[in-house]
Amino acid sequence: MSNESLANLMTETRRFAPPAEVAADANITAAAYEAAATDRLGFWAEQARRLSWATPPTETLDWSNPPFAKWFADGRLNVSYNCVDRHVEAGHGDRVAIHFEGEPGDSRSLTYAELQRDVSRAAHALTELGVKAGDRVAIYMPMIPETVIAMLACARVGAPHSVVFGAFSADALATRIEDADARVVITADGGYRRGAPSALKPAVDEALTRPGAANVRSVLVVRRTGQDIPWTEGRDVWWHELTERQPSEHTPEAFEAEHPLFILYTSGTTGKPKGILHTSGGYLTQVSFTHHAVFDLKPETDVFWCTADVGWVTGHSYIVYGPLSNGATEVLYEGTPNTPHNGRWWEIVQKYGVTLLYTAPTAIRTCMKWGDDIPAKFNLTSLRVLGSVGEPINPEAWIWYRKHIGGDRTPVVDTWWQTETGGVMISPLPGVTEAKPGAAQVPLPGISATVVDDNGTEVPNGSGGYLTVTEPWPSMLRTIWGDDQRFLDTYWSRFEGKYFAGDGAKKDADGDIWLLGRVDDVMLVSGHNISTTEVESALVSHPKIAEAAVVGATDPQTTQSICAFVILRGGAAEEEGLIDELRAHVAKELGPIAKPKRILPVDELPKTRSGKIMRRLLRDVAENRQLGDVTTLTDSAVMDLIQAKLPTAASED
Ligand code: 6R9
Repeated sequence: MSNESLANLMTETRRFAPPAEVAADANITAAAYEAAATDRLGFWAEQARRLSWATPPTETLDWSNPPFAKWFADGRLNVSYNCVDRHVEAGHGDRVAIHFEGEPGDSRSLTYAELQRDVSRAAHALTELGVKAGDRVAIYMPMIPETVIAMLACARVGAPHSVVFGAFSADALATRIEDADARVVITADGGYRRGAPSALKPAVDEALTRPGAANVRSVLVVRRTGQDIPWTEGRDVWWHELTERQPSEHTPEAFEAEHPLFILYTSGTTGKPKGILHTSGGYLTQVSFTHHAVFDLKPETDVFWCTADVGWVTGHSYIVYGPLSNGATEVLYEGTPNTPHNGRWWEIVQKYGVTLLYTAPTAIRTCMKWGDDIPAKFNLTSLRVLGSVGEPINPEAWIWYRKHIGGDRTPVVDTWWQTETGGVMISPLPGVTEAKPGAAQVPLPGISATVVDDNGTEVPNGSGGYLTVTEPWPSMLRTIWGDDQRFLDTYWSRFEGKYFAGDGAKKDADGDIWLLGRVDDVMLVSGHNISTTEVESALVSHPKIAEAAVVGATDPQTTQSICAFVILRGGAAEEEGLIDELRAHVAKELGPIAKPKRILPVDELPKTRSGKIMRRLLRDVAENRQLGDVTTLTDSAVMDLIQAKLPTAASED
């Protein structure tokens, strides 16, 4: 067995200093780290003053009953007021809040004044439907402005929302409606995906036939596609009919800082989905601060675009609450990146002059696969900061992103966080940090995180282990909805007094943090714990490879052996000798211990609906097992294609 928690095999020596013009005018300087280190709670109390409070808090953190935190507990605020009304009151009513781009090419822009009117009407509409503070509302929508309006209307009346990703099945929706005991569902007839209208309402109807969903009394339906949908009189209500007749002014009520803001379900690896609960004041403080700090947002001039779906936490925190609390102008795009052509995203960047872009490694690697010539056709010079989230970004994908999207000018910020953490936790700052491609590097000011070994002891620089958060933070999850025990067991039992949510990481020679993937995916090879991320990054650093997924397969000699699935870059051919070349390349980059035993070129990899690689299924393939649960897979045909390729895959020593 291994005596190291996780091996550190990769060295990356490229460095990128912050551009002088970003550094000179940065929202946050190195002084913030010092201020937060000297007085962490004072630092967060200061950040809370970014918000408008009906009753400003005098308390910062109540940690008397860990791990159940209360932040700013005696303060009162309205989250929707902070995201909308206060910007209008400050004279910015004419500023665009949302540039909406529909997939078919329709577009409209919504100013803060218009957002205020629409959120106010929607809040009255919810009240007319009997929604009261504390009632849960399920939202099952495409990526359209009404989704954001619906979330803000819920926040305005104090009704926690539970947004369910629009491509989830009726079953998944029913389970989530039942767990949260939602009383109202907000949906649409459908939305546009991949060039065609895709229905949503029928899944709601089906979900509501389940006994667990019996308490739902109203379904509010936005008309987006105009397609024919089934209708239940007395239960179903058109959004436009109900909202149009409401007053356009609404007085927001202030709620306690710990009032629940939303529940968001994460699937977890086993068992029923976990309803992650976030509350109001601490959450909004951290998402507002991190959006300001990590993207260096200048609300008067920047155009921000987060490409995530609003159904994921990234959409909650960096489409809705972070940007809007900061009075930002942002883009909301309904569709897929390749509809009607592979350059659609870059066309949108050009059209709106996007300055700050936030996306996921999976999208970046897909663009690498499609080829450099596609972004090269568009004017991307407006961009000034690029962000990444969702998975470790391989150094080569980071470099590609900076070079082909950022014109070799822009800082790239690799932001590590989770549904559970609510907001960004570990990330470089664009005007401060000398960036290392592929590393999230440093906990943000006010965040305490480190890497520990099996015993919970901090590892020395140059070693790997488990990523833990060692002090409470404002946007931390408060519990798992209805299941405090599961909250304790899942996050707080592995290491005494520390939060742990499953990621492996290492500290490099400078003490900077590199994320190494989920610890469940770590491979044990001849006594070494090897991270999937490092082997994948080594493969992606080969000029012919765009994307790689690596798993450990049971092996009689070495406990596990490394099995890699790779996608070739645009233009690269699967030539004779490529597999041997790749194996030699990994051995050179990481050492012979990390050399994959098998490498299989594939066209697609299995991904969750939020774009994360599902290594579990590849492990089933590598071990010739029946596939496990495939319900969270975006496209189940992918697995058939991979299995069809298998017999030719072996490349034994
Ligand atoms: C925001 C989000 C959380 C998991 C997390 C980790 C992975 C996210 C990452 C990253 C390496 C990054 N992850 N950002 N890994 N570097 N910058 O993605 O939330 O969907 O809950 O996923 O995603 O494994 O634990 P969520």
